[in-house]
Amino acid sequence: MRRRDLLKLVPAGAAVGIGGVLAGQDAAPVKNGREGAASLRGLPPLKITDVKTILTSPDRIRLVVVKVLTSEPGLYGLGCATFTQRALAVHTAVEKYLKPFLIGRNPDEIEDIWQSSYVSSYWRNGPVLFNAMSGIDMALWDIKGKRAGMPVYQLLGGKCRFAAALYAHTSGRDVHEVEDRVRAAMEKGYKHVRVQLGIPGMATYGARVEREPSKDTAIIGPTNPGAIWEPGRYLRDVPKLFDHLRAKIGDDVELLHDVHERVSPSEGVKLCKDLEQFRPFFIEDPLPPEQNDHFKLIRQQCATPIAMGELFNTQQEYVPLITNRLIDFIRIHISQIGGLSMARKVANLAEFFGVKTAWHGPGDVSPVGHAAGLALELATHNFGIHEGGVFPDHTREVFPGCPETKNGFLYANESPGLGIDLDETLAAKFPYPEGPTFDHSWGTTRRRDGTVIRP
Ligand code: GCO
Ligand code: MG
Repeated sequence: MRRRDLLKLVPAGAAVGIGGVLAGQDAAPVKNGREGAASLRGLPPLKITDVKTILTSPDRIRLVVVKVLTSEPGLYGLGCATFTQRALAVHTAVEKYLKPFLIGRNPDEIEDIWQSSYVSSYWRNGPVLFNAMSGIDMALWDIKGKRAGMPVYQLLGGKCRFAAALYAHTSGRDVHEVEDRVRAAMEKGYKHVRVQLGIPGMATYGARVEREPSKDTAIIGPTNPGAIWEPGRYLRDVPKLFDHLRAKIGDDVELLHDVHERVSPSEGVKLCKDLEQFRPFFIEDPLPPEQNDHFKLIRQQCATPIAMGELFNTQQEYVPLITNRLIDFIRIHISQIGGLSMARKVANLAEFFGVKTAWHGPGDVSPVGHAAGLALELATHNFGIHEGGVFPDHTREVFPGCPETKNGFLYANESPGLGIDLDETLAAKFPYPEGPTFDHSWGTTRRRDGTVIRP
């Protein structure tokens, strides 16, 4: 309906009010429509006045959190920008590039800020730039929720469930140790448990291996390999682990496993086939993202549910896997694709293709990132499972308002916005650990002959 026609329908005294609605503000005279667009009806116009990047490591994991401050005294938002292996690069991307681009902008314009930040570097994508954008993006959702007086899950459509089911992490040196830990997790109320098995003498992902500290001071490289991993025994032992757990514990628990992209495509296919009979909840990253085209081979050969995605960055990587129905759970690290705005689109796309969400949620997603993921999970019909969500003591103190874990579920705390805060004074007491500015455990695991392997 055109504005002139609308005016005919209302009494003369109300006409100014309708003009205000059309222009997006109360009772102010409309000149060219642009003035009104600058503010939300009933809420004062806002500006971004400052952007801060907080680097903190309360429980030894390097976290990156972005704080967006506004022209309303005391109103700010927080976002997770954690790319723990390259934290200082994200810090630079926020401070030197996004901050000057965004100061003065209207924080209500979340989608436009995302889209314009995305092209502001001309060359785009990548974990550094997307994590930096995520810090801003989540913070803007936090601000909008605080302005509306609502938790972010309300802005996303409201609750589809009271809380998000969690999966617990377990590992052990042998099948018996894993069994004990699965039972302990079940006693705490978990119905979903990830199981990882150590292989003697091998640096297997997800399982602690006790090794003699090396006295060798030579630089690790192909001619002097340090941590060794070979796929053979791993591929034989993981089905034995599942067999053992089903035999001893039964069916009343969902079992998950992370291959962590370590095996070759045909080994990945074989492992998924071997595990099918034990009804896993999902098998994660059976292939590296570079081998995305091999997922159709897994699909053709078994019905094992597949989870994939923590390393994905651009839509070219994940859209085909979703739309070709080649995976069951999309496991993106939300800050790695630019934050909540993009994750919401991925979740909605996935719904149409029968794919559920299982966002990446280890300790190198900050509690702010977990709160953002949880907001989306509460409001998304096609939610699958939430990883982790157990915050160690120092982390809880630095981030008051962490989501609460009870009986294997993660609960939002119901405060407006993301519902979580950051105690900056306390955060400063946990500076990044001394030593190398990145984690040397990546890029150093090798085959026996010295060949470096995927993580
Ligand atoms: C998981 C992951 C993590 C990653 C880690 C990398 O599924 O939880 O694979 O443990 O290895 O986040 O920094
Ligand atoms: Mg993983």
